[in-house]
Amino acid sequence: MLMKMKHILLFAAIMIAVTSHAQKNSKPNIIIIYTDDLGYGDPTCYNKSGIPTPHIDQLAASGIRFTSGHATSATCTPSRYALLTGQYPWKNKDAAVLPGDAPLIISTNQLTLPAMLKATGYKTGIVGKWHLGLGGATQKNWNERVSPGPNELGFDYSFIFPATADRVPTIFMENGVTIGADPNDPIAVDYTKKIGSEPTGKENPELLKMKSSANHGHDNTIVNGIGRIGFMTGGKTARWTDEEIPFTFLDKARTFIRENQTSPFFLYYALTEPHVPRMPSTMFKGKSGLGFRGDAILQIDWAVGEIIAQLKALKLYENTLIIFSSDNGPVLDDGYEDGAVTQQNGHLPWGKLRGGKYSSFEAGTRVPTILSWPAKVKGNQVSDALVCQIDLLASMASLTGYKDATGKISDSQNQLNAWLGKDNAGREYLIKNNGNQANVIIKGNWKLIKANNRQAKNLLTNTELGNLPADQLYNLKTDIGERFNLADKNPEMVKQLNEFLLIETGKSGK
Ligand code: NG6
Ligand code: CA
Repeated sequence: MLMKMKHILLFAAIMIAVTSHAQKNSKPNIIIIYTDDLGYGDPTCYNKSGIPTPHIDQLAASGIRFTSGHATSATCTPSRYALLTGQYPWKNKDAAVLPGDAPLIISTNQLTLPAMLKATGYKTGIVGKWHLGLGGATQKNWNERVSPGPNELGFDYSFIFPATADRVPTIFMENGVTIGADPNDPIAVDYTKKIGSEPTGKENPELLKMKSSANHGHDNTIVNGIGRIGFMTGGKTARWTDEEIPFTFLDKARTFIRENQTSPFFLYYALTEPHVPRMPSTMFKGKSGLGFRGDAILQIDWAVGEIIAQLKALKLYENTLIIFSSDNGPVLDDGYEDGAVTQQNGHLPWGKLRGGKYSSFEAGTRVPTILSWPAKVKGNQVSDALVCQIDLLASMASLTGYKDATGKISDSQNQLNAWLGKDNAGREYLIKNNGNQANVIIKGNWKLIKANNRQAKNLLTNTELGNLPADQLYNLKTDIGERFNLADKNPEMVKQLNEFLLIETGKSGK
């Protein structure tokens, strides 16, 4: 009997040793689930009266929910630029919302998150929205392979759409090649003038299944009953159906995970929801009671759940580090009459924050930010550390043992301890931008928005932009909603932050 016990104990000890050895030596898989325009107050784990998001909440429960997680910018292209390059987007004058035919704005000489991870042994893939330009400066031929693009920046595999869901070309590209392209029906795109004879939202509004909002300009070529920004001809067999996009992206993401399950992999899963045009699949249409925007968020949550389920089925969940976040804050009317405004029904996508997408107020850039890595990070944590997506490059470099011999990790800070919940401070300061101007600094509890003469409100989207002709100072600890401008009461802090911002931006040659 005693002998038997001894054997069991010995066996158990060996098993523990083997497992911990395996875990120690195997790098985690890394998945970034990046949503498009999801607000700080959208998921339930951030806002009790938010939209039901059980799977996103489950991620938070299995890891850390950050209350001060930031994108660098209040729009897509600059935030994605910072996420992938670790560089402040205001240093690159092209890092602003791009048209669908823009050239690639990341240089193939720049270090990128996927290139760094690839160098440390990861298989790297992107599935979803790109919006960082494709190809060189000359006119692209969408009917041939377009490069450089994600594959030239460190992604082994790419399945993307080029820009935004509301911009042409409305096509998918796999490793640079348009899916379903037909040589007899070549694709052409123009952002300056109408090309071809296809109906546009402006000329044939009766053909639209969802009306464009007045004056937003989503009234060029109609694809799938929806007016887009920009003109497109050809490629009839290559065009997407909006309702199917989530299934297509999920399928590609799952295939990438399945095919790379034996090596550490990095997947950048860049969902298009809840960006306009919100055209949820039948499964979710009308389900939220908050219009298509709410339905699109249910759709995100479903996709997150599908990924979690797959990881669990493949026994990869424990050792997969998942980061869930958004590229910028929320907006209701961003171009279409989709019920977001008329069926808001009291839901506050920005939660307690002020502003929204496009704004220098917090709702523009403070976004849901969750990290889950069950093997190493205990669940149900809430962290107030100041973290920013720009730091994922240096932090993941530290995690995976990448040695930066090139000195190319510049603005990205190694904040791994904050990301893993070991330190509750995070960054000492963070500079954010609006347009090409680095006009916001957060340092400790303080936030400065620099004086500027731009419009105070985006009248199309009804968003307070945070612009004033005088400097604004807020104490984010006591006034997260940025209601009390303390600039007059605390001129010394305004001066200090201005000087600090000047030094920091001067350092980088701006
Ligand atoms: C804006 C579009 C908006 C959206 C945004 C990009 C107008 C009036 N509005 O210019 O609909 O497409 O660009 O959003 O054109 S982002 O999340 O990709 O930055
Ligand atoms: Ca966005």
